Amino acid sequence: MKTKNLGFDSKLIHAGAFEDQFGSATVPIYQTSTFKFKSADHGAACFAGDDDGYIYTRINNPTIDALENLMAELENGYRGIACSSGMGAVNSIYMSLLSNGDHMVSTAAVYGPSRVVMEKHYSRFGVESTYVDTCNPENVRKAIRANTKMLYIETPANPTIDVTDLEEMVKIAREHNLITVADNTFCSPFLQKPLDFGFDLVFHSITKFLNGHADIVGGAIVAKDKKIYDPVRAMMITLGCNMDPHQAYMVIRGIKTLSLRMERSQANAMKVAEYLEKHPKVKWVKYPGLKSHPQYELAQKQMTGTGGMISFELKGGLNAGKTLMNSVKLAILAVSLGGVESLIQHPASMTHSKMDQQSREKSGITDGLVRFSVGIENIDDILADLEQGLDKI
Ligand code: LCS
Repeated sequence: MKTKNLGFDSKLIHAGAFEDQFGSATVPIYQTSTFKFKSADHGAACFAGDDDGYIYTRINNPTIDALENLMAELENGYRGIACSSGMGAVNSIYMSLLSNGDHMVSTAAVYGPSRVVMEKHYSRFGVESTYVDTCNPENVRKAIRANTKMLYIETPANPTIDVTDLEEMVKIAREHNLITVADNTFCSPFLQKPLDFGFDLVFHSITKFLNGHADIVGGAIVAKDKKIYDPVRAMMITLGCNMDPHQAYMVIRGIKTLSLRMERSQANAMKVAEYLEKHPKVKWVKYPGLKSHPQYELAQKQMTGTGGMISFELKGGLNAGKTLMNSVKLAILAVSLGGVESLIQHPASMTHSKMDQQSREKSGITDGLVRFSVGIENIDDILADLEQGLDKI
């Protein structure tokens, strides 16, 4: 079925799917590592790209293709590349597009490992990087050098929920001929489509809102055109960070309810944010739906909703954070985000506990910072859980 002209919610259900010989209503799982060629010549044609027959699951597979085509339609891009994880996507992008002597400018509050791998490992191969607060476009302009090749942003950022101006980033990148990359994990294409703003590449930790059920780890990249798609695809294949057919099936299944989940999650998040903002033990709340968010107007302009992710600062600092973590009963004390279940974490005592306080605070990780991924449970239960937890502080 042609799905290009369907609405977003219809695409979630039908895009990327293909008809098999049995009329299966869902995309079948092709759980095979390899595919039989019809002849030696057919094999040669497949390898040469003259025939689009399947070869080997690290290279291509019908179930994974279905997800890649679905992602390309959701992000309004040329083609998708499914990866074993979000970090597989990050590395496929860095490794294919940056070389010795190149420089990258990126968001300071980017997801930690995306920065660690660049500063600790790509630096060993001569790739330079500068991390700035991309909420202020002037910081980006100042960080650009003669050898800058890529502008890599994450918005809203993890875990600070800072919002970067997509339109401004593209404007700056065009002035300096930079490749633009957006990590769209916190939004999913339900809320934001960076390629529509002119970005070259968008990617996701598909583990999060897109899959939505906290039961797989995966990544997906969508490229604007063939020129940028080809090298990234080739790198994913040679790095071997391909998705598995069963994983792809799970994501295709989860994505069908993306809009319904996101609508409920953000409706709940708005109520949680409003509740927390009034709470005497909370210093501040960062949620793009609150007028107090520093980039509230920008979020209204470039996102079609405000999402399910909230950060807030407890007045009681480290101990208050630990107490809340040890007291919640409904929200699961866990990393990751974007699932149907509420997930809560306290970076200073958990994910960033090995960093010293000064470096932590420089990346926006204050002692009392709590990150809350608001699930789709009944709002009264979510609020009651927070209330009893905050009472213990
Ligand atoms: N980008 C963002 C914004 C993320 O939040 C994550 C994972 C990744 C990339 C990497 O994706 P992965 O390889 O895990 O699929 N974020 C996590 C988090 O906040 N807690 O645990 C993982």
